[in-house]
Amino acid sequence: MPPGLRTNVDGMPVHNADIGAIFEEIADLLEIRGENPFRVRAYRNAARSVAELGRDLKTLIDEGRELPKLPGIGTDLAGKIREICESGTCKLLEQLHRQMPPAITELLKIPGLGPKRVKLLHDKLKIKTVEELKRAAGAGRIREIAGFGTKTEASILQALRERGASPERYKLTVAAQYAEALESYLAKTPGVQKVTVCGSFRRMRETVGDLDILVAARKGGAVMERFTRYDEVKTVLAHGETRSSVRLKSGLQVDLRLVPTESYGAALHYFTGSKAHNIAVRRLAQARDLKLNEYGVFRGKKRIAGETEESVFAAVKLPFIPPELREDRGEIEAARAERLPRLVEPDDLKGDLHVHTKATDGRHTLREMAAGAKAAGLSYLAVTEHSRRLTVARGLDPVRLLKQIDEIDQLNGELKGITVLKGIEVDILENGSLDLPDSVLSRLDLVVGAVHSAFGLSRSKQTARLMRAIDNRYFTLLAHPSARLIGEREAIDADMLRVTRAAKKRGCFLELNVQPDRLDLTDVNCQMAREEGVLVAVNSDAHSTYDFAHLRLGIGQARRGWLAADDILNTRTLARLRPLLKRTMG
Ligand code: DGT
Ligand code: CA
Ligand code: CA
Repeated sequence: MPPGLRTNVDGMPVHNADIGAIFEEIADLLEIRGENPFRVRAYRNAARSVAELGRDLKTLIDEGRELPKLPGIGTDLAGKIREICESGTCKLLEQLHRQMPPAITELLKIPGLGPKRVKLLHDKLKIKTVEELKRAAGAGRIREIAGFGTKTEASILQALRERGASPERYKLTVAAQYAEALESYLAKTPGVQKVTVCGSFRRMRETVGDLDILVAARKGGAVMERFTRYDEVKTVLAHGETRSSVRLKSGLQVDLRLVPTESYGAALHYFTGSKAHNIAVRRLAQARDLKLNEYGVFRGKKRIAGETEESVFAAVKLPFIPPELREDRGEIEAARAERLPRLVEPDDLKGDLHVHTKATDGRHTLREMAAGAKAAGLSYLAVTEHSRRLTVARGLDPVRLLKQIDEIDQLNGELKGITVLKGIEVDILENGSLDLPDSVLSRLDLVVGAVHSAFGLSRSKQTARLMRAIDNRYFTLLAHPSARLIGEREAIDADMLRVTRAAKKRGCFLELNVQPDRLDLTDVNCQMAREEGVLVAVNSDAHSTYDFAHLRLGIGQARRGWLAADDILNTRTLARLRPLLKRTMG
């Protein structure tokens, strides 16, 4: 179980992601009704800041504590959070449902259909569901609405056909909220000896398709009963003695498998996957005349291993391979050659090199962020505000940056057990130059460069842009290198191998940004950085003290990228870090 969010599950579980989903739905419905865009945006922003928050809000409320200061959440929305935690729903949403059927928000997910068009479809053709849309489009009735036409109708039909081709996936942080609650619920069931959430969740993939939970118990009946009666279950898809499947109200599917204790290790290995890894390991077994399945490793009819995962690996002459590596990306060969890295652990991190404060778009003051980092077990943090070009974030110009440098000097004189480094998250402009002059950058301990614009440049232009930025003598590390947002924005098109090699040559570093919707570098690019000998900085990009919590799940991505503690820049003590920040070449 990755360390993440804990939820109280004895009452009705309300996870942060559930609150986020309600706000998102309110935003959708308000938008379809054509309400004030500011009000719509307020709900959308709230949805985002709540859904992926690193502190469980229901627990805070149950404990009678104040709600934390959250981006975009004033007293009205705080009241709604309280209402949702206490009742599981929200009056405003119910009121909106009476005026608009809930299924109508599904229409917004179809490419090409925005709120205005959904409203038109509803008003003109009474379309409220995807099914009704399909029928109307098939019958050629959509083209008759002013502003739609035959071309739009055809593209709607096309989008409907493609729908379902790529089913929804859940971000790891969101999946963790449901997984951990369900895991502790099942662990409390009489007769249950062990519970593990397996599948892509245990491998800590950045997104999860469904949850695969494994239980060790003698008898399945009572366990399956309790599983299918879980408060959050919406539909029971299958209900058997050893396997059941449900869909939760959030839409997430959960598969439960039950095995006897003596098979637990083999089943763990099987259900953790990946499928490609399993197939490769099974091939090793076959080469030794062994049979490997979820019940054990067998020679003929005799079970020779299977109670622990270690015993399964040992039967095919492999050392234990950590779940995060099980993707058939060379882990089996490396394990055979005893070349597996000793993967980084959350506690290996000593500092954080990418943090914002209230001076720009953060929520907390410099002092609060320093205290938050210290509470998260870190001994240094770099304050790296946005630069002036990023006006939406009130980016710093040289005057404000120099003022912050003075504040940091003063604060460092007072702080104990934590040091604040001076940095900037400087915009990499379209031509690869940096948004602040060298004379200012030279005053800083480190310069974090980031792309926040011109995402669509051609591969050659984008690559040249990054190379020029890295070439700046004050450049230290490239933040969220692909600039993708999971499920929202594709990665920029750049030759990451060339960029990585340029970083190596110039003594620069690449970031693994652990914001739940970024997780950028990707796992394969972390692996590439390691192979090229470029250190990776695992950074929170914290905009509030709660964001330090993301470091623990984000470490999963580093582990998937084969990174050992030594491959990571900020596992160094401050004394060992400082010389690395000084560029060796001018
Ligand atoms: P997901 O749910 O799409 O994020 O990815 P997984 O890896 O959790 O995949 P899932 O839920 O379909 O199956 C869970 C595990 O079960 C998978 O990682 C490996 C194992 N598994 C599933 N189907 C097969 C199969 O056909 N052959 C083998 N060897 N293993 C399988
Ligand atoms: Ca799965
Ligand atoms: Ca599954």
